[in-house]
Amino acid sequence: MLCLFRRDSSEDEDEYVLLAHDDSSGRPRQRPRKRQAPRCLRRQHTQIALTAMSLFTMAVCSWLWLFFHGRIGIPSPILHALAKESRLPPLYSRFHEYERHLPQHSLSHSPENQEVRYIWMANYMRANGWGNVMEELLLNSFLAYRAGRSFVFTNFTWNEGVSDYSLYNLKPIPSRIPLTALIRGPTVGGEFPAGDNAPLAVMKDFWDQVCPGPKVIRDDDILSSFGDQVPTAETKIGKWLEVLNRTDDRCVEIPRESWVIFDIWIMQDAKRLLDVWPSFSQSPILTTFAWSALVELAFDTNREVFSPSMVLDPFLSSVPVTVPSAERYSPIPGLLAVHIRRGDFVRHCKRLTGWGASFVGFNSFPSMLDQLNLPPDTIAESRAEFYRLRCYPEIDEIVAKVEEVRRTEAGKGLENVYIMTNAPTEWIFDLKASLRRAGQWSNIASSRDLILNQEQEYVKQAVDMLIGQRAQVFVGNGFSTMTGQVTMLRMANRFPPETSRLW
Ligand SMILES: Nc1nc2c(ncn2[C@@H]2O[C@H](COP(=O)(O)OP(=O)(O)OP(=O)(O)O)[C@@H](O)[C@H]2O)c(=O)[nH]1
Ligand SMILES: *[C@@H]1O[C@H](CO)[C@@H](O)[C@H](O)[C@H]1NC(C)=O
Ligand SMILES: *[C@@H]1O[C@H](CO)[C@@H](O)[C@H](O)[C@H]1NC(C)=O
Repeated sequence: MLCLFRRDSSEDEDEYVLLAHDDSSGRPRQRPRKRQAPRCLRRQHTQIALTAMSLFTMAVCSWLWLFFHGRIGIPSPILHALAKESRLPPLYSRFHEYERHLPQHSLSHSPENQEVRYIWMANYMRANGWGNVMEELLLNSFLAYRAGRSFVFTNFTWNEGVSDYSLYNLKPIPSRIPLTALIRGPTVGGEFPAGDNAPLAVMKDFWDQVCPGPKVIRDDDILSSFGDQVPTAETKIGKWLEVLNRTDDRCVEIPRESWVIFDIWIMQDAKRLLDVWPSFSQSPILTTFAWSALVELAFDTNREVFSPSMVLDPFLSSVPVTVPSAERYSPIPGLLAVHIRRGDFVRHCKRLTGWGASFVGFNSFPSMLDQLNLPPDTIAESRAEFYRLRCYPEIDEIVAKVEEVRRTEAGKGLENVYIMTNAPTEWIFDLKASLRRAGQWSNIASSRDLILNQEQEYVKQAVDMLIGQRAQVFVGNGFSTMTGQVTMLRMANRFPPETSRLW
């Protein structure tokens, strides 16, 4: 349209001539002259056209980016088509209902209820994988616990303010999943151990009812009070406790736009994260942490798939939820779980060299055997290879590490392999074949072999984490927070550090 307009509006001949190189002579060659608009007008038109075009391109590109990264809800025509074919994911409404009916949500005006104080961290992480989200969630809930405030929990949120479904890798996923579909325990409203009078966590909808006009505190102010000092997880908690202790308000909100309390700089740096470990690991947040009944049921029903013939081991589903985490999630003898991160890690792993990245905090316990010690004088090329080997190991390298681990004391008696991965099935097939060629294994299974129901399908990363958490030996990816959470749970439950390895 703009082009037509431009041609039609022109009358004038002009001295502006487009020049191009003549291939044969190398000299500038004149293009045939065109009838064009007066110069000033033409410039304006060109500018408008260019601006419009770039705006349009930007809009289309952003939309496509958002679309392919699953940040936009599914447009309704596609929704209808998917619904017709019954290809929409479940919405976990029974978990939402369960949360609504937690006893602490009955607004009985009992005197104790009136005294409960709350903290709602509206700046919680969205649009991230479960590994990152879970890490922040548990630390936030730990801070609330230390402050003696009821933790306000909400959904595992991929997208909000859009339809119930989003697209991820061109497949529909639920935009939000109630946290109780993933975990149980005090973080999501479960009881604290007997004798601990900490107030029970409540859901966001309840907070909305009881806490209109809360006191707002931003992490930015806590952060600035550190001055030049580099804050750690524990020192940040300390400052927050000071501030909260001076706050009489029943309701405290950390607003959405606030800086994050446990930010990526803390999460990625063991020196800044792990000073919280002595108290965090002993707190009910971890000692009574449990996976949801849905996740545990997937573990139970797939037991013969990943670790055949554990005949005497009781099903998790039959163990009361009051049984402490360490006892509930005891080691599975003979099982080796390996986490092989693919997908977006193709790109992510290449960026690590440039960043000079270290293993994430929960993969850098000093007692672990595989530390990231890049010799300081490493040349650029070997540096890239150093990172690739640990972040994106190929099949022969994986097999070599597995065989090495098997020869260690901790690896005695390993006979089944479980491959936790988001890799394509064909690749897993090749990996399985190579593992079999290199060693005698009774059984090799992967994430793709699990048999899952509709609800389990969208929380299956948690099922994998539970398997990894209980394996006799676990080998993970030091740069993955998902591995980090598995390592964290193993360490909390006192698995020997030499049983948690990294590529
Ligand atoms: N089932 C399963 N899914 C995986 C596995 N590894 C990665 N994924 C999926 O890929 C997602 C990665 O999402 P990200 O947003 O990158 O982050 P994350 O879960 O925090 O973990 P990392 O990226 O590893 O730090 C996970 O949440 C899983 O959904 C795996 O071993 N098993
Ligand atoms: C959580 O998700 C459920 C189901 O999608 C929704 O009804 C509810 O409003 C969400 N809660 C919040 C606080 O966004
Ligand atoms: C602050 O700490 C003191 C001493 O530990 C305690 O007695 C007091 O109740 C606390 N105040 C609040 C508001 O938490």
